[in-house]
Amino acid sequence: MGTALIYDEEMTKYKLLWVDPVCKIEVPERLTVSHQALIKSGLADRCVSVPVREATDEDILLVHSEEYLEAVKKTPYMTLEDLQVFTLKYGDVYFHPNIYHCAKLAAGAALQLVDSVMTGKVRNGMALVRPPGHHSMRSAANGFCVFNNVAIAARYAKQKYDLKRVLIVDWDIHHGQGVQYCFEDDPSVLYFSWHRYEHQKFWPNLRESDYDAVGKDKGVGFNVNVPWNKVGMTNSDFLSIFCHILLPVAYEFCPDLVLVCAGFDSAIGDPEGEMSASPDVFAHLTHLLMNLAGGKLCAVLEGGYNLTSLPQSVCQTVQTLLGDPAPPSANLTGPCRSALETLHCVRSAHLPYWSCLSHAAELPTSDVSTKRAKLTEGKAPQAGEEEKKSAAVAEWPEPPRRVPPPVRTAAVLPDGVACPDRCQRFSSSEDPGPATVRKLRETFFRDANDGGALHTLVTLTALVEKMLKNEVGSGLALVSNVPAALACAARHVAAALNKRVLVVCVGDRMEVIPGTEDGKTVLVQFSSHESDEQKGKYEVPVCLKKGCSDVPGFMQAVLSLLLPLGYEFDPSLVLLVRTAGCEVCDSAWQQLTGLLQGLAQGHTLVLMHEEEKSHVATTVSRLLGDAAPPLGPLRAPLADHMEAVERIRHRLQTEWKLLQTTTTGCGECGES
Ligand code: X5A
Ligand code: ZN
Repeated sequence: MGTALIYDEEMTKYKLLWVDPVCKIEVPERLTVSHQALIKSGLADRCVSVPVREATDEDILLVHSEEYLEAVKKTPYMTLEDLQVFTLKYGDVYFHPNIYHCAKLAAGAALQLVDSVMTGKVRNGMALVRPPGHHSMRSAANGFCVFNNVAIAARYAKQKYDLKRVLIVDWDIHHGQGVQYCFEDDPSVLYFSWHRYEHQKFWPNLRESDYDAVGKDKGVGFNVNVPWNKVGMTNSDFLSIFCHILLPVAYEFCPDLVLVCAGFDSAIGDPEGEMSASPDVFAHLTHLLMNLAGGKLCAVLEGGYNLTSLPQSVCQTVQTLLGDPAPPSANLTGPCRSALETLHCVRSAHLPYWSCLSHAAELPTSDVSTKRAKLTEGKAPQAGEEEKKSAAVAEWPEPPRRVPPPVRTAAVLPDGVACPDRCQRFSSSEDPGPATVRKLRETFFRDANDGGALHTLVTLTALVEKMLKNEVGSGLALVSNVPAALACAARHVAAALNKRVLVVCVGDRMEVIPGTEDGKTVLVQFSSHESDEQKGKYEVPVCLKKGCSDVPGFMQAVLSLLLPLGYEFDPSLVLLVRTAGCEVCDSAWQQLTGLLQGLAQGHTLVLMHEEEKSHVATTVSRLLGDAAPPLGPLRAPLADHMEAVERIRHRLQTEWKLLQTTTTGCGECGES
């Protein structure tokens, strides 16, 4: 199952024909440089090329009014002067004799993409289109957009494939108000948008772009706005919103299809966004969405006006869709104060509608009115107000090449257990030498004299080394002695290789030796074992009393605790351990395995007890990058579990800043 790429040169064949400083950034080169970068990097060749088509009147009328369509239809025959007059009816947009044709192709490209994904021709894909779509409204062009490509695609997908729920993720830096208006009373389409807002001072300056526009009537709760009130937002700010808002809500919603309004004006260097997120953050955003909807994801280009960061970001997105390992998540700090304020406001506004947010703190009403006041004052920032974050720097390093390892997934399996397709059975050919053998024996098998187990440890050590050299991507080992295998692998990474290792255990609690004293090992242990011990920053027991059978509670812990902590720790290897008595249901285990692939450049080594061999095939499939099956819409997590997760987040948020969700307790205003 491949990745579709939809592009047609025809969509470069319109441009601004008069002087307009607002519109001059929307140039044909946006598309050519993006496409060229995909070709030059070899990514285009790896995609399934799908032709565009023209959207029909019927398609366009799914979203737009007949009057508007008829008006746009006349533009190819207009004189330059008429076009200018027509343009003036709308905001921040321009017309050209060929734009109607291109707009039909842009919407048609989105529909071709939906068809390719929904019929199973490909797993996912991206459409490179002009004009963009998310600002256009039922009867109005706006913000460089003529037809609302993604909104049309959502209605089309629902109708043609009888989908119950569609998620639209709009990571463009502008608010897609056209998409919001289209679906604000519709609970079957969940619209998420983050956007530069600056307390309504940034275009399109709408009151309804704020966090309290949560949807209307039946659609209340299904419109999620994340307004950025400062420029200069970073990878940390973006990932924080994903972990603490979008992903929990999206998993609870459980879409049948994910559409992305993929604008890259949210990347560094963009003249519109003025944000500071590096192009490789889009690899992580994409990856985090790829385990929803069974992997059915359609990304459709929206904005992106820096002709260097745009193609880099497009390549990061497409390479991730193709299943290549994620880039490292280096240099994540916590979200900035302004992002935390936004995070808190959004969570509290949506608390009535999503049980994953039910423990978010209520927003003090006074706080809300302060935010309004800032706009009405409309003057210079008051003394004591935080400095505006510095705008995007002019230069940033080119994202390092993501080289897929020669062996994607390797498995250490006992004789008699078959190795799944596409996975390489791993056995160490090198002789470890008597010194290593003696050391392993002394450390792990002082009392026993089990040659077979010893051999397994030698093999595991070799596998770990190959993973860290990127000769092997991910791995799985079925072993008879899980604690010994874990200790051996963890110690080898942390002590011998001096690299960070994240250990994630699911199931019965076990003593992990060596411990976490070296600061190179973080241990997150999910079990039903009650523990009120205040462990340090590197040891995180997560007690889910009723076991991990509470899937919503387990997912809450994974999304809002494990992932942010893991991203901030930035390990070189993830050791994922499934111990005996593991109660987590198979599909939740698969989601966990899939999501963890975003860390450590996909270097996950799964350790399981020999008796768990029935889970080998599905686990290997996740390690190979196949999407996990959907969990179904999630009900409320058990209150006990929710509280446990919140307690741990609260305890650790001074140490792991990506766990923060409020400005209280972040050191500036005392404990909450
Ligand atoms: C699609 C998109 C931006 C319009 C900005 C107008 N439009 N000032 O990014
Ligand atoms: Zn934009």
